Amino acid sequence: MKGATFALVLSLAIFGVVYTFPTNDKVSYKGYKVFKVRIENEIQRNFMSDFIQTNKAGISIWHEDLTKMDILVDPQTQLYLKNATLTRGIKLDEMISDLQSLIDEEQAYDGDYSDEFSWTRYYELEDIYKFLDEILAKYPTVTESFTIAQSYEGRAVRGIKISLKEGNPGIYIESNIHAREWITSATATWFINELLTSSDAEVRNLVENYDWYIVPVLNVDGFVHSHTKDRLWRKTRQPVSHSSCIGTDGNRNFDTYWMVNGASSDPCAQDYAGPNPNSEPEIEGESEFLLANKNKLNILLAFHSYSQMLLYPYGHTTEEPPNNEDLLKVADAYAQAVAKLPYETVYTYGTSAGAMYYAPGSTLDFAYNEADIKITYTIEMRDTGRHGFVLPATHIIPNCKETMAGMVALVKEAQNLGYMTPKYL
Ligand code: 0X9
Ligand code: ZN
Repeated sequence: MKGATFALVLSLAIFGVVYTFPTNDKVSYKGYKVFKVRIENEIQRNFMSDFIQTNKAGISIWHEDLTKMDILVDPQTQLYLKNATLTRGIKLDEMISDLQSLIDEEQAYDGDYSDEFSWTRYYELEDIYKFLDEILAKYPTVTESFTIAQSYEGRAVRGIKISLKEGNPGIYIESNIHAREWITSATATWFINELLTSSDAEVRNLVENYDWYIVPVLNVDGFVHSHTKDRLWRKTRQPVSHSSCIGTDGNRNFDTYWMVNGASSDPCAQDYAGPNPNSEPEIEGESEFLLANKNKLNILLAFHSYSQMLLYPYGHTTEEPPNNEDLLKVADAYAQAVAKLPYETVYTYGTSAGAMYYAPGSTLDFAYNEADIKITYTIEMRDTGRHGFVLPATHIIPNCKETMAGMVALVKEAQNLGYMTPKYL
């Protein structure tokens, strides 16, 4: 098992001047800050959108909803932003004062480096795959390995099926379609382990009466890149012809209402939808898997971070889906179960386009519209912006426990509402 990667820095003091030579070529976020911008009306929203567009080289949006925006700002743009917002009465809260320090702390793992996979640190892809292999070897009669795609860079996009008996309704979990959202694969691996080892009656019910299909890292190339080069990488890693920018937002690349609104046609944008639907092999592979198994799948959950929200269809229109009321009830059951834990974490919920923003061509909508999976959510995990994507490893276990409590309640409510009978029988 590999240890955490340390950014080694050689410092030479010569005549009182410190020269710093980084010995790796990782992107540095030294001096970058994250601000939460409060949006009180449409005038402020339009001003901020224009300001971000004009300064897109120095600002990137981390999160946006009806009342706020979290933005990452490089050192050169910070003063300009402060002045511009001050004169317009727009309120800014500094959430992260130096992003690089947070990244360094996250990766400076100081626990033991035993071979045991744990949930006290974040792991690289090869460690996650080694964990999967160990689980498969330990529980050969109830687990099965599957591969849904070969990534652009040639890596296997792997999943694990857990099934204790024939004919169970199926639940599919996609995780880490966005590379930088590391808490999602940490939670997915914990969930796999918990299903197989827990003696808790609620968890036993989940594993005995439902089949699980779990893909801990969908965007394998992006995930490797986020570990080795750029902690904040989101997209895939396939180059785009006629552009120097790399990668597509997997969560805009599905063949369902692709590019109808919201997503970007600019290859340099974080929400670039790709040159055409399914341009990314990881997305095409997952789409084929979902269609091939649609008769077995009753629930699909896409793990994301951050903002503590459950989002359900649609992403391409603010219209409510036909079973809106049921989706609302199931989301509410999840949120209430999480709120009961001692952490008192608050989850909110709503339709994707209504509660957050337009996001067409996502996993969620593909599952709902094309694979006839009527209980489907994007689960945006911890936190609400204090650390954002760079969530300290001490949050992993609490986040996992919340996810399990939420999941138990979600499945129970879906069952009560009649969604968990085997399909098309
Ligand atoms: O923008 C996204 O893809 C998701 N948020 S994130 O910060 N994790 O990138 C939200 C997508 C929710 N909407 C749909 N799935 N339609
Ligand atoms: Zn995401």
